[in-house]
Amino acid sequence: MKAKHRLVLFIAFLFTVFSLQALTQQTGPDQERIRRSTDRGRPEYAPHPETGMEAGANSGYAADHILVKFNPLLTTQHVDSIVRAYGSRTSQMIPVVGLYRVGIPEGSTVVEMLEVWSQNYFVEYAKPDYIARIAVTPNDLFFSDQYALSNTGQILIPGSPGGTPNADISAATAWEETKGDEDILIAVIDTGVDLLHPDLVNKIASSGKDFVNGDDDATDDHWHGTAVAGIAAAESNNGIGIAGVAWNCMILPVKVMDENGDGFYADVIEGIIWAVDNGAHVINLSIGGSIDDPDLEAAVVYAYQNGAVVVASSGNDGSSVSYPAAYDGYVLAVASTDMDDMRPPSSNFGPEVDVAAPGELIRTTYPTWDTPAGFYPYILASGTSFATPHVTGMAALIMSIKPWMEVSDLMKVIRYTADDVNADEYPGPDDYIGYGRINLDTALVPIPIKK
Ligand SMILES: [Ca+2]
Ligand SMILES: [Ca+2]
Ligand SMILES: [Ca+2]
Ligand SMILES: [Ca+2]
Repeated sequence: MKAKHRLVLFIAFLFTVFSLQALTQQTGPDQERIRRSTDRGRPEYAPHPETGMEAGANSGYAADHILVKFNPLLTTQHVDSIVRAYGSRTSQMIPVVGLYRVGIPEGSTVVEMLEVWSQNYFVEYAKPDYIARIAVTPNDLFFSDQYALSNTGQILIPGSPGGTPNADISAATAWEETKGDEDILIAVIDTGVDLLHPDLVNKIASSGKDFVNGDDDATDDHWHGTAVAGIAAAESNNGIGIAGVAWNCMILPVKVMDENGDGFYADVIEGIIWAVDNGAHVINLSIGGSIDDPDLEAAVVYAYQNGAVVVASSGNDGSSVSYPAAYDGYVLAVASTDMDDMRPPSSNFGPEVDVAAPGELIRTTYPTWDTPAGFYPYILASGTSFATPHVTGMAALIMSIKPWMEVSDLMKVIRYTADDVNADEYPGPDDYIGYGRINLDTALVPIPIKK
């Protein structure tokens, strides 16, 4: 019998930390965000005074005015005369909170005016008028751990430093645009999925297909596929566990890897073809092998030609991109970044890498059957395997609102809207993170045309 190639699964047991039951429940991020007022025209943006970040994301503030809180004993007339003395104009007070919008005189900056106003005897405080975007904050218990979706610099492991705010895929604002369509099907071709997991049970389209054991029950007897599925499409805003990238899209579990995380190429090939034939719109392959196989390539070409987006992990051995991620024109090859938008050295590299996504210390679902009593069935997992389903979820969201889009165009949208987060060292597309770390907000939220 001809020897079959064994796939090496890049599951990266770099970190696998159980969620302690004692995890503190934090309030959701972005508490300060407010609805952007739409009746005042598009505001001018300025860099954030503390981070220096350009506005347009969630970080800027109005450049033409500041907000000033005066001593409440002052009358409106007093306020107006003080404001005029500074060469400014003021608009009416915002009731209840008693804030005034105070204009920035010609030739002055917000930072200068904040300094001047803060020193005024009659002023309690002066602050920038921050720009808010409509953002969706799901109520899932561990959403506060999900820096990949919304990075506020949160601390994941007590005693470890937090990450860099906004080193995330900007999911919260993108969700206002779409939370995904339940008709969009995500095939997770992996070790199977825990079909009974409380954060997945309502998101699983069917019990799937098991090519390892030859049955119609793709239950996960490892854990890797369950972790991957949760990142892409866990049930979201249900108060428990995590939020998935694609809230409403459904999961099609396909088991091709065994309980040790190994699988045959033939099963992977069959799994891809089965997923396409069973309606998968997006195919997640957080698996890879070092051997180039024309039939594996033919399987991803089949997916591509039948309108399914194939997303695959580049691998975690710090070397060249593994297969099938390396089938360049047909697959989105995904590298990993961390909570500071830095690529870990283990993330494989080469010209085939298309984009990166957060893959280090990702809070996600873990099989219930392997969770000890007194623990939540969630882990922190690391590696390109867990970067990949962020891109998969993104592809499903794009397909939800643009179902007519060609696969090749959808792949371009994902590439071209990425943030070139290593531009200081490697400007433009590079072998390490491709076009950059994906950005759902840029890809999904329409941008008005400036006059
Ligand atoms: Ca089975
Ligand atoms: Ca959830
Ligand atoms: Ca590629
Ligand atoms: Ca770059």
